[in-house]
Amino acid sequence: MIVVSEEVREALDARRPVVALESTIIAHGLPRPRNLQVALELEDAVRQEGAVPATIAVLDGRPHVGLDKDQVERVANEDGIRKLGHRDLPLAMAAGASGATTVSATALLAARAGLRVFATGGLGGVHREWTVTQDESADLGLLARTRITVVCAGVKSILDVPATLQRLETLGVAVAGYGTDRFPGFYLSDSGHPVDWTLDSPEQVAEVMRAQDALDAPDSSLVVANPVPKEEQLDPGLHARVLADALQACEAEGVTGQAVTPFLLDYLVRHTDGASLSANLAAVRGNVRLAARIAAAWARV
Ligand code: PSU
Ligand code: MN
Repeated sequence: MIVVSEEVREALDARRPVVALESTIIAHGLPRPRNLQVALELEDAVRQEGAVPATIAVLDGRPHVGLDKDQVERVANEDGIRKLGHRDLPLAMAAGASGATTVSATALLAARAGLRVFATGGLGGVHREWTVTQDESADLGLLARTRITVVCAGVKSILDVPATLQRLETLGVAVAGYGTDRFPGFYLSDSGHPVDWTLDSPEQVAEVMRAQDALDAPDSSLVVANPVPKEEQLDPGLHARVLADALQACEAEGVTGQAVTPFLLDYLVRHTDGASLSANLAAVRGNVRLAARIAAAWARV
């Protein structure tokens, strides 16, 4: 059912490091034409660290793990590319539809294909106003029952960060800061909230993964929260101002459901003169490089 590219298949068979990459960030999280450039740049960054990138998406009803350049281009530029959470996968497959995969769908497909390390920008989470909308990303529930290591820069500040951390705790998802005891705030190096565990090297992360397997507890993820370097973060003052406006605009325009995250991300890019985009890219780049090093350490275990 899942089409695994030849390069990814060979690497997996030889136990060489492979890093899964999500595609929603490309299709729906970044503006064109920059998105295609970024997608290819991220794959390059994985290769530079000696690992094989496996960008994941659904094309014409078939889930792909590892895309060639033309396929990445379709994800970036094709109109009508849907956003697919894990619940959408069977629907898209049966309909022959094409779509970009969110963290939940990417993690599911990656784990099914035998990958263990996944890099993204930020996880989905609990939205503000949850008591009214009940909007909590399906990412959290899926990560709670999938054994994969996700390198992210925390969750977007557009979300309710402490509520998201609480849900991760309730769901039993392991969370560690990478080189920090603070939970990163995606555009910001520090969300203002602590984490209970700190890991300082790819080898330490791989040790945790080994312990997960040794324990053989029900499958769940390990979230490695890797902060954007402080020099590259978004100015916290600007961040606070524009975020407040963005949340207001979202409500005023009645945006709901799957459209909320892309709407807010786009608003931030347009109203920070691209500064949020630079911070976003710096965060993702750092995550991809770290994920490649973790995958290498894992391949050596
Ligand atoms: N983080 C980003 N850009 C994104 C997203 C997260 O930097 O585009 C996407 C991810 O794919 C994540 C999804 O899984 O948003 C969550 O969407 P929702 O809130 O609809 O579950
Ligand atoms: Mn949602």
